[in-house]
Amino acid sequence: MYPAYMGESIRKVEASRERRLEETRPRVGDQEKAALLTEFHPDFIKEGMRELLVGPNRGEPTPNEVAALLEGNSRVNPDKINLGKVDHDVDVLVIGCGGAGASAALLAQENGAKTLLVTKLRLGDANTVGAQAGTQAADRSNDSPAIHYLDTIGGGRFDNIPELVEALVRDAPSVIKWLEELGVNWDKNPDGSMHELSGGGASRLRLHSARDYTGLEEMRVLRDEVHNRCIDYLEFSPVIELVMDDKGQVAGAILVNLETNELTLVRAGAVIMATGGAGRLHIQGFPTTNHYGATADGLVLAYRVGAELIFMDTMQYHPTGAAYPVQILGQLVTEKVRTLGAQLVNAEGEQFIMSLEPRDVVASANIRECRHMKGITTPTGELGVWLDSPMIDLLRGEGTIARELPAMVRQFGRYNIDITKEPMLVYPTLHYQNGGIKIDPDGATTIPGLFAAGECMGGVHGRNRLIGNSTLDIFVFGRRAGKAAARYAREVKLGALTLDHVGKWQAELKEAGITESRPATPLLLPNYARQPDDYLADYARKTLSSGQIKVA
Ligand code: MEZ
Repeated sequence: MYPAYMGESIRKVEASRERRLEETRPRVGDQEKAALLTEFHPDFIKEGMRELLVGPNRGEPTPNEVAALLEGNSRVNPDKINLGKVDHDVDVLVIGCGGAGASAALLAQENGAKTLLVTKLRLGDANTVGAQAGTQAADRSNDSPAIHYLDTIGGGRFDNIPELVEALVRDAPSVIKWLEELGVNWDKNPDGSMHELSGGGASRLRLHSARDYTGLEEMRVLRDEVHNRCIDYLEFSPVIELVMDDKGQVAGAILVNLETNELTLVRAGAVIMATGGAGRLHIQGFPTTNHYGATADGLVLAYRVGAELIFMDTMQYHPTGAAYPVQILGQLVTEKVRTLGAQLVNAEGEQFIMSLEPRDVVASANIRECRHMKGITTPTGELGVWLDSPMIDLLRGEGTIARELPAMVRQFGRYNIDITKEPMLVYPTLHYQNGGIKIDPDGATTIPGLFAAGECMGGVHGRNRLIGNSTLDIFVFGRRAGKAAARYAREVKLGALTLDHVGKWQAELKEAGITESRPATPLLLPNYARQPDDYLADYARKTLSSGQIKVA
């Protein structure tokens, strides 16, 4: 239920509905887009970034919160690790078990590799399960991978790595079939054809969905398949350091058992990093859609062995995170709500942006409205604009919201907000890490023996990912990395295991003049108990108090 003081604005939204049914907002032109992004998108807030002081990307701008972790210290003391006692000897080690990790493990095993899957939390605890709207694949007669390619590059501000986009769009139709064969229940039309919708920045209907819990359905099936094929896995066992060999190849990892604190040494012919994103770093103080494990662990581990990163200066702020009620602050309000016809309107009931522009544009427009005093302030001081969901039933017929958005209806219904009749209050929320570990189309990083897939890698989405392209890339590059890693592991000759890179890293920190104590990384879990000496909490506090975020 909304507080009474919001009633006047809600009535303005209702009163403008009939007019807005006929109204189409023009697309934002190139110049207007550039101005909007520069002025309002968080990526362009200079104080939010700093140059990295060490490592292969030294000198490149990176969000403060990520930079602090990338320049962290190891959690292990190499002198205290017995590299002679190997606990697991495998061909392929997969780190992380969301959509990318599970796909990689399945394909590695299918290609003959003895495979071990390790994960910080439980199988499937990943951003994959939070993805709602769908997965893009050009499989209709008026569409093609080439059109999907152009949409993706346009959305990414023309910075995407072309070979990665080509791999993404070419593999997409077969990924949809693969998932269906494994058991995903895609939404279908009465004639059995795929029920496909469009999304921001997409010029065709190509989103394949399972209502508004698509990622959950995809992960359900993959998790079952990992069990069915008896792939070995360890839960609550995050990797805290990669292990190299004396030839400079990645050759395994050290894990910690979160329950017992015991360390485990895995030797592996190849390692696939699939640890997901960084939303739980709450960059620039934003709330997030991400699961609790999204703390940039894969970036940190890969960077410390010298893997190059790409586009670390760009994050995705999903335009519609819940702004009210506070209990669900920052949680995803799926883009499918806009796909189905909901419009974004300000406190005066004015539609201020075409709702299906790419996400960076829509997020910037939402921030602009709030900064220009055209948003609504909540009782806890959050700001938001209206996402007018009742438009959907007016445009597509009564019952559409209940049928297409059951998870959304339930999420808001718990707080007595009926989204079939009342709008939702939304504000951008930290959703996705556009950049990450640099890979080639087979998932190989710049370090031999190390592969990466899923949100921890970067390049395919350029500087702004389109809807449904991450629930695609996790499968495309998970599968590719799994296959390539199995092939690599068959041929590689590992040398003696070593942790020399940790010592070299510490020397580099010292040489760069970083003498203050560094956080032990990877972070593993976000720290919500703000402690006075907490490095990250300090950053968050500083950013919040600088007033960059809540500009009323
Ligand atoms: O691709 C995504 O991020 C996605 C499907 C999110 C959503 O709005 O549902």
